[in-house]
Amino acid sequence: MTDLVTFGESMGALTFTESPQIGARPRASFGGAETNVAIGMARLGHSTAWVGSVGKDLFGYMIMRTLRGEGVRWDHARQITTAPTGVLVSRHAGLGTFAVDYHRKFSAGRLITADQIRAMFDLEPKIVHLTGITPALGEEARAATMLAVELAGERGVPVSFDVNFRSRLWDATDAAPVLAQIARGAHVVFGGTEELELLTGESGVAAATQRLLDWGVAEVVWKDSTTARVTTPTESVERPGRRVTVVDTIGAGDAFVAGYLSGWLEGLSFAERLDRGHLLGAFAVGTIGDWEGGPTREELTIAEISGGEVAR
Ligand code: KDG
Repeated sequence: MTDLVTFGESMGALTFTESPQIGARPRASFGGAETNVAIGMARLGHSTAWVGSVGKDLFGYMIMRTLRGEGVRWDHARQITTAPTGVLVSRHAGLGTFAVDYHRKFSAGRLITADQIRAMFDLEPKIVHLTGITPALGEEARAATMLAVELAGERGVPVSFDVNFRSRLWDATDAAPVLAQIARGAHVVFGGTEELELLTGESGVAAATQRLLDWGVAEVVWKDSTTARVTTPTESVERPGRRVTVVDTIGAGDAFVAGYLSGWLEGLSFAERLDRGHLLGAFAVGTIGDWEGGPTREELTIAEISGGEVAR
């Protein structure tokens, strides 16, 4: 069995820490909400796999090599020659603020296929994790997402759904019914206030959460920058986040999800899952890059015990 299988788009990332100009040196890496979660959990010792497509190009090789190096299985991912790996260019303006340009309209990432989705169930996932970014990438990716939810339902595999609404990729009117359909098939839904309101059509977190529970979602995880709350049909638990110096907020939500799901797989209580989510989020915001700051199991243990210093 595989603890977590996820699919989506992974993109090359070029990050400037100064205004781009001739001679400015960006930092090269890659990002993608789903690979961020897969790496975050793999570092904690969970078996994870990512399914998707990248180009046969320099960023594609970087992503493939890194995922393998991080121990994320790649069985049903592919490198294709018909489209390039997407690229995300960002400029950090300090204190966690940034500007982002996507170059992904014709990317390999949106060409994930139904066959890849069917094959990913061969890995016998304990959890299938997906985000609301994938269905926004185009027809093929949307169909693949819906197929994943359907097959997970048929096989009794719990679906973890991080709403991740991206207004640059589609507008709210198009997104709402698609995100709602995914949520109806999910065991756990992660989202902020506006995201939960968008997909349920309700006003306010309480009403949106109740609507999701009515749809059969077992765990609704609402979060903002300072706190997170999980609500089930029988209980509601809230835990505050950690106070840390913010360097780069990108990837924090994914790190939170990785921590929460890791805790779920280990049978932790809701409060402990939220705490682990916050802790991984704190590691993520303290470092530049989407996933690079994620702790190993040893670092996590030290941080959980001491709440403090971690040798790297
Ligand atoms: O959560 C981080 C992601 O937003 C980032 O890696 C890029 O996947 C991305 C997206 O599509 O916005």
